[in-house]
Amino acid sequence: SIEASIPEPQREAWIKHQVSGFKDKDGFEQEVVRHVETTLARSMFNCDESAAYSACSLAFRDRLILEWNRTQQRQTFADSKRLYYLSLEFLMGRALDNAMLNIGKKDVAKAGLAELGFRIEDVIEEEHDAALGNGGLGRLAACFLDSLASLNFPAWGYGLRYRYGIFKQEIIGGYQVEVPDYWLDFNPWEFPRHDVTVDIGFYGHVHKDMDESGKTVTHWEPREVVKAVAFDMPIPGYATPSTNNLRLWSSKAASGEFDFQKFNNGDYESSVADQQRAETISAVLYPNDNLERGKELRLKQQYFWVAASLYDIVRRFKKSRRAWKEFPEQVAVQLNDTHPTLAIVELQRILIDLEGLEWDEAWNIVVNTFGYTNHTVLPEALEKWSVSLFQHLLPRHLQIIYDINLFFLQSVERRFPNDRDLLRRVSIIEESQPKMVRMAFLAIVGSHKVNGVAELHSDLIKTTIFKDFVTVFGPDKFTNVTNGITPRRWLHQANPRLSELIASKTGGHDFLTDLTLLNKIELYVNDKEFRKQWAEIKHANKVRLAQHIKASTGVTVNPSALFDVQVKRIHEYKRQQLNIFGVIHRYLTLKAMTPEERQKQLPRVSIFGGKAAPGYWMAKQIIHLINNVGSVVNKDKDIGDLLKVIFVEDYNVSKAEMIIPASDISEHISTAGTEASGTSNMKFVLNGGLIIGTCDGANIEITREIGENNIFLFGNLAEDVEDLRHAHTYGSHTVDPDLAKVFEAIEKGMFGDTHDFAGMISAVRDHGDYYLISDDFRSYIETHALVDEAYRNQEEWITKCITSVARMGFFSSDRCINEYAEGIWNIEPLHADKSADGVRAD
Ligand code: T68
Repeated sequence: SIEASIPEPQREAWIKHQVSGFKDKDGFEQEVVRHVETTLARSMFNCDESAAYSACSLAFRDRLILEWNRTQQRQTFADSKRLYYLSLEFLMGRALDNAMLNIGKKDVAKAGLAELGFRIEDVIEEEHDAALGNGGLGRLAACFLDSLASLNFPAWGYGLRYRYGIFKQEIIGGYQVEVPDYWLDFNPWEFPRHDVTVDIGFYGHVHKDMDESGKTVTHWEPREVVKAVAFDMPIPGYATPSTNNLRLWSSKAASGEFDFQKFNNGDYESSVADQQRAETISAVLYPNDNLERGKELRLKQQYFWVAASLYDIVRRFKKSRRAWKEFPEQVAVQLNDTHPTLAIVELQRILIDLEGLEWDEAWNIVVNTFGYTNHTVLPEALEKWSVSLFQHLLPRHLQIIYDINLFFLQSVERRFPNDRDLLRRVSIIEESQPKMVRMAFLAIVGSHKVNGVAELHSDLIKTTIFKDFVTVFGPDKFTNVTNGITPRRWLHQANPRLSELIASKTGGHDFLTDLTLLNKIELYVNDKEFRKQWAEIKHANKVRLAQHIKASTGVTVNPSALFDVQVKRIHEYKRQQLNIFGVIHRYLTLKAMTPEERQKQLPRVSIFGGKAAPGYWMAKQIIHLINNVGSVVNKDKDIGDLLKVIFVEDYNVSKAEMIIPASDISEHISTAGTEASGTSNMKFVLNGGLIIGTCDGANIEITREIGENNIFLFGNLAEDVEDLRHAHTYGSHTVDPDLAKVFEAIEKGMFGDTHDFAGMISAVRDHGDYYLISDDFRSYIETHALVDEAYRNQEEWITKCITSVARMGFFSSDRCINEYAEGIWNIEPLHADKSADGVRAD
C-alpha cells in the first residue's frame, strides 16, 4: 500500500496525525472561525461578507487539498495512463459553490454560515469569476475538467496563469468600454508551487556537434531564458473523492528578483525591465475569439506554456523508468485547438535532441501521443505563423517543422506520384509571401486522431478545410465528438430548484451522473402538480433576472413577458445583427398598429449579452445599436411592456448561471455552417427553455434528440451557403423589403448615430451580405411569429419544455469525455475504492 512507502519508525506519527477536514456543521464553523482569526487575522467584530467568503473557501479548500493529495498518490501508485488536456483557456467561473456541491456539503455550509450570521447566497456572490477564457472553447475545457474528475479519470489540465483574464465590459453611452480584469488579489483556490519551475528558452542559435560515438547532435542555445512557475488548482469531482489538478504556468525572470550585477552597477531600471519583460508572457489573455492576429507575444505564450507542460509530463514519465516506446501507453495529450500545436514539435525535439532517439522512433511516439480537436472552419481563425517569426523566436523548432514537412510530403509523393498540386495544398509550409506555417496542418500530421465538435462540423472539416488530408490519411483519422456540458454546474448549481424537482421524480440525484435518467420525467409531462411547480420555478428564475436587470440598468421588465435571450461573444457570424434588426422590425410593426391591435400582442423582453473583441469594430457597432434601440424602445409610452430591449453588461460564467435558467426562448442563429457546435444551446434547453436556431452545429443533434416539434428552426442550409454568396457577388442582390424598412428607420436616425451604423447596413446591402442576413430575414421573422403563437398556448409550451429536458441526456460532458477516453485517449478510470490505499468518500 501507499502507507508502506513511509519508513516504519515515522509511519505511526504520520498516520496518527492525518487531517481529514471538517465533517459536520460544528466542524465547518470551527474551521471558518479559525481561518477568520488566524489565516486572515481578522476577528468576529470585523468579519464582513468578503472575509466570510475567504474563510469559507479556505475551509473547503483544506478538504479539497487533502483529497487532491490522495488522488495524486493513488494515480502515481497505480501508474496507469494519464490524460493531459492542453488548453490556452479555462473559463472556470466561480469555484466555491461548485466545490460545496461536488463535495456534497453545501447544506452544512449553509447552516453553518447562517449561525455565523451570513446568507450563503451573499457569500457565494463575493467570489470573483476565474475568467481565463473567451467563450465556448474555454468553457468547454472547464466542463471537461469537471467530467474528468467526476468520472475518476487520471487527468491534468495545463494552461497559463494570466494575471489579467478576459476584460470586464462596461457600457458607457451605449458603447463597450474595456476595463482590465485583475483577479488575483485574493485567490484561495490556487497553490503556488515555487519548487516546481522550468526554464524556458527563446531566440538564439542552433549548432551541430559530434558526440562521443561520432553521432551528430543538434544543440539549441537560446538567447533568452524565462522561468515558468507552477500554480495548481484542485478540481473536485462530483460525488467522488477524486480531485484532479489544473496546473497553470506563470512567467518570471529566470535570474531571480533582480539581476544583481546590473543592480549593483546602478542599472536598476534595466534590471527591472528584464523582469517585467519576462512577466509579460503570462500577463494577459488575448481577448479574441475565432480570430488569430499573429502577434509575437502570443506565439511566446504558446511555446512557454507548451514547453513547461511537456517538461513536467516527461519528467513524470521518466520517474517510472520505462522505455521510451511505452510513452504513448502512459501519456495521452489532447490539443484544444491548434494553440498548443508546438507541443508536437517540442516532444520531437526532446526525444531526438535531448534523449538521443532516432527520428522515426521519436515521431512514432509523438503521433501516438497527440490528439487534436478543431473548433472552427472560419478562415480568419485558422492559425498561421510567419516562417521568419519562427526562425527568430524558435530556430530549432522551425528546422524540425521543415523536417516533419519533408518526410510527410515524401510519403504523400510516394502514394500520389506526380500530383504537385496536392503537395502544395497539404504542405505545412504555405508558399506565400511571406511564407507561413499552417498550424492546423501540423496538428493533423502530428496527431493520431483529429476531431470536430458536432456532427455537421466534423463532416464539414472533412469536405472543406481538411479535405486533402482525408485523401492522404484515409477517413479513419477523422472523427466526431459532439460537445457536452456539465449538468453539475449547468443544472444543479445554476438552477437548484429545477434540479430538486427533477430529483423528486427520478429517484434522487443520480441523473447528475447519468443524465440519460432525465428521460424519467417524461412520464410526468401531464402531471398537473409537476407542471405547476415547473412553471413556478421558471417564473421565479425570471423574477430573479428581472431584479438584476432593474438593479443594473434601471429598466423594469415584466417577468410574465416572453424572455428572448441571446448571450454569447459578439461576432458577425453569430448574427446578433440579425436579432437586433428583427427587434427593430417588431418595434416598427407595433408602432404601426392601433392601440386596440397592440393590446392583443404578446409582451417580449429581448435580452442581449456578450463581449466584442476590443479591436473588432463591427462587433462594437452591433453592441452600440442594441443599446441605442433599447434606449428608444424602453421609454416609448406607446409600447410599454410589449417590448423591452436589454443589454446585460459584462456577460460571464456567473451571469450565465443566472440568465440561462430564466430564458423562455434563446437564439442560436449563426449562418449555417459557421458555428462549430455551440454549447449554450445545450444549457438553455437543459434549463427548460426552447430555442430558435439555424441548422448549424449542435442545433441539428439537439433537434434529433428532442424532436423537431420542440425547436424553432429557420433559415438557409449549410449546403446552400456557398451558392448564395456566389449569387450575391455575381448576380443581383436585393435586400428583403421588411429588412429594407428597418434600414430606412436606422438611416432616418430613429436610433441616433446614423453614421455609426452605416457599416452594418452596407455590409448587407453593398458588400455581398457574407453572413446571409437578408436571405434569412424573412424566415427569421416568420419563425418568431410562430414562437409568439406557441407561447400563447402556455400548456403546450410547458409540454414542449418538459419533453425537451427529458431528452437532453446525450449532451452531458460525461458522455463526451467517455467518447474521448475510449476512442482517442485509451484511458481507464481509477476509482478510489478500488485503489491500493482504500481511500473512500465520507
Ligand atoms: C468555439 N470556439 C466555437 N473559440 O465557436 C463553438 N478561438 O462553436 C464551440 O461550441 C466551442 O468553441 C467549443 O467547441 C471558440 O470559443 C475561441 O474562443 C478562440 C479563442 C482564441 C482563438 C480562437
